[in-house]
Amino acid sequence: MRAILVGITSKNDYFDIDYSLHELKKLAETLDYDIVYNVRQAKTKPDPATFIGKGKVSELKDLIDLYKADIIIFDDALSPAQNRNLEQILNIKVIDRTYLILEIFNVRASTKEAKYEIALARYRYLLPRIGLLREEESRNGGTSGSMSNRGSGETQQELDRRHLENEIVKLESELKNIRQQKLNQINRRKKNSIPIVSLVGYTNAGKSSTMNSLIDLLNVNDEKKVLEKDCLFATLDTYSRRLKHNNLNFILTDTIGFVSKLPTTLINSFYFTLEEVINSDLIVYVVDISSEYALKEFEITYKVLELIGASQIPFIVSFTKIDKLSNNKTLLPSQILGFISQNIKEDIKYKEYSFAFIDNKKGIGIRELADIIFKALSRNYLHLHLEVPYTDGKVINLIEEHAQIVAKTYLDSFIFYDIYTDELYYPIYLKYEEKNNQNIA
Ligand SMILES: Nc1nc2c(ncn2[C@@H]2O[C@H](COP(=O)(O)OP(=O)(O)OP(=O)(O)O)[C@@H](O)[C@H]2O)c(=O)[nH]1
Ligand SMILES: [Mg+2]
Repeated sequence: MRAILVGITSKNDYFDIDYSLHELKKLAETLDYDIVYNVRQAKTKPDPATFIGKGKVSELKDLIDLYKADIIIFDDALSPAQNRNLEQILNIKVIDRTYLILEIFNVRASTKEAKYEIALARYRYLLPRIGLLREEESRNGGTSGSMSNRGSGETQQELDRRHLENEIVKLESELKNIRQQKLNQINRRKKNSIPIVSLVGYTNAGKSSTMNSLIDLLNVNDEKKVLEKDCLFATLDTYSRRLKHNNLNFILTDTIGFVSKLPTTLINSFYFTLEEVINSDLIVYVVDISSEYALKEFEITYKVLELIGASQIPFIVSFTKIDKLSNNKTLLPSQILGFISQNIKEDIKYKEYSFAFIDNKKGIGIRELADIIFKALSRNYLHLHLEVPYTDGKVINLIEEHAQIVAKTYLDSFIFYDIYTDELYYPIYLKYEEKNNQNIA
């Protein structure tokens, strides 16, 4: 399929539109579209009827003939009316960034939750566009099975609408159950004092590869590896694995990647899979240091975390693909520090930021990354040696339920505990600390 991309920009914003169209091209190529031309228009406000201005529409019509295009892809979200008008005037399929991402997700979704999320997001997107859907189907010369049972007196559009509405209700309730299970799981981990560490970053940055490198190094229970692949949105769900470093157990979570201009429909629904991220004790920003747009990609990731309410969580930065690094990129860490000092709130600013530099192909820097993760977690998860008398049953229960027990010895008048605990409980444990060995971690 030959595609023409269309982006608009306010006048002084040419870098942004170039970046945005570059990203849109990568997204479109994921679905095997062949990009034959980019159309840019400087415009402060989109046209309510056709998004781009009248002149640009007729220019586009000529370009479609000239380049024998099969589809037009808009960089921004079109309203259903704009979408319809453009298709009528241009007599060609017109889609927007939201639809494109929905299609990619649709192809990639593999878990039950991801499939439900994507179906729900698509139905919500299609509902106000039912007319378009129908035109699309008649153009393709058929109707989809689930929508073809024509009832008496009802128009096909009404039937389609009702069908979508029913599906949406069903999916919403299925997802509610899945989410509740997930929340219970997160709460259980919290209760057991197992910290959660999430890998986040731009799509294709190397999150899943980093996860696998850490699984190789720190695996306790033969945890399964996750899928790593050279394409956008290889990972569409969250995957959690239990790892252990210096006797501290933690959950490592791999997540969906980010892109700029994420459609709000997707953030609202699909990105609920990021629940684990919101509940993390530590975030690891994974940044492909060899990417031409690495700083921009870091900023995009930060903005999404801000949107979902996770930008206050302590973080470290892990630079991947150092093996592909050319010399002129070594400025990146200091540029990122610059961004941090300008944007990130005082209360999570540390005196010192931790960076790791890794090569997942050769396994370089992975141990250092694990050490940095451990060090960051140690700020909130204290390593303590306690001597608790048998008479203090309540405290013993608390430890057994809420701490990670590294070692336990029954002695004459007390139980000796070697534990990791959330600092939350420290005031209670304080008076049991082993007399001559305080602050071991
Ligand atoms: N050369 C090199 N390639 C890497 C490195 N880390 C990851 N890759 C490659 O980068 C591509 C993407 O890696 P993934 O780990 O799947 O990336 P991701 O961030 O999980 O991507 P999404 O799930 O799509 O968001 C794969 O082809 C990896 O083999 C690295 O350190 N060096
Ligand atoms: Mg991945």
